[in-house]
Amino acid sequence: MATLMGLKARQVLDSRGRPTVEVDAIASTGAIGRAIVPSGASTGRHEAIELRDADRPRYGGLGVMQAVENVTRHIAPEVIGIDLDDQPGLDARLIALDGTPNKSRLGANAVLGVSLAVAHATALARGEELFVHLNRLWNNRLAKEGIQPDLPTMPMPMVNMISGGLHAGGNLDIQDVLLIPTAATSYSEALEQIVRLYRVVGTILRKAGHESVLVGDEGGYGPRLRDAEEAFRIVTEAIVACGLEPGRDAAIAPDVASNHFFDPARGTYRMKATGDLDRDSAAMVDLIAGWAERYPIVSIEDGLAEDDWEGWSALTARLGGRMQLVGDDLFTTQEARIRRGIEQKAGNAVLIKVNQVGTLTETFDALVLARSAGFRAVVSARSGETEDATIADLAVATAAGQIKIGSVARSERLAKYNRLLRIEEALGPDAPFARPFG
Ligand code: 2PG
Ligand code: MG
Repeated sequence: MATLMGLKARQVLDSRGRPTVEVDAIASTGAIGRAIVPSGASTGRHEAIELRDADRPRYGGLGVMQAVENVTRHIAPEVIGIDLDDQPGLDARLIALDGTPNKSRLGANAVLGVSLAVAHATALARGEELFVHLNRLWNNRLAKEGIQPDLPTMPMPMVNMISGGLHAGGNLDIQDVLLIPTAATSYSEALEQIVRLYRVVGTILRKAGHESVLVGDEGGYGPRLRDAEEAFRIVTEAIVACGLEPGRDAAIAPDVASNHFFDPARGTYRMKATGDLDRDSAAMVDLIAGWAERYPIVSIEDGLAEDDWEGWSALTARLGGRMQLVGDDLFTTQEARIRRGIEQKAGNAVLIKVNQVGTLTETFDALVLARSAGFRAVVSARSGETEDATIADLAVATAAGQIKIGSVARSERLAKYNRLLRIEEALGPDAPFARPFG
């Protein structure tokens, strides 16, 4: 079998013009697999550490040359020669080499770049599409747990329409108002509907006097709105204007990202829309339950802050039976935190971001655990992205069911939507499509 012959790493730029790590993995067959690491803005405290060159002046201290050097100096000598088919063995080595619980020594950006680039090189060396190779790795993993194998399955997209929070200059307290085309019967149909809805949201905003409808980091519109409910109303209006029935054909899925307006000193949630009123966890749950009653909402992400476990349990007791409650900053794709969520009945779905944990194998760990507890999974991009489209293949390969990439604008987003179109074509006219809300 092919082995790993070499690793190259370099600093490239992401969609915000910030440096990030790119890794080339060279197989003994000559195939070169490449991966570029994404980067978040609204990061959770429990995420794996992204190494940045704070002590160097270039790129304002945001450079990743240390992480790049870690790939070539520290990781390469330890992993060159490994059997490319042994991704779990490679990842175990990377984890051991780093030796910290949060990848702070080598940097999750260095480690993830290698883990994903090797997966790409292996697929190329085998002459397979990445999703086919990842699906085999995933099914090997499921077999170990005694779980039936998955067919590669197209995910339901959850798409950003209106951006706020840290992604759009603080125009709106909540971070994203996303839309799910719940009744679509294929991925390509879902995408077509989404593009239509996105255009209509833009038209509604312009008619409402938001003359310059600029987009945020993920391509969602970034207008100055009064509050979250105004955004929900606009998106609902767009659903109706497209001849769809809100709640049946298309539904809303906000990412509240409440961490960034949670004040740890006071232990309260303070939203600008309400004049920084102090809301405790119970009041926040009431607010969210009110939204869920008034708008066609089927999923809510990070309604409460990353360490508000009690609040999360209360929110789940109140709404978990009728909607998806996704933990992003809460779980940070970490097995231990997901396990705690399962035990405390905090949330019922996991956001999966590869760079929150740092290797492909640990991403599988999070997905397997979610699966075995009946938690849903949403594979997600970061607000800082690149042309790398690995997560499209990952979502299909693991039959995760849902994917969150951002909006249908900006090429770092479209790279993934377009990759999914190609995968759908490769799977043929009967491509399985997940319809978790259908
Ligand atoms: C999120 C992500 C993607 P970021 O909060 O879910 O939208 O944002 O990458 O900034 O953490
Ligand atoms: Mg989030």
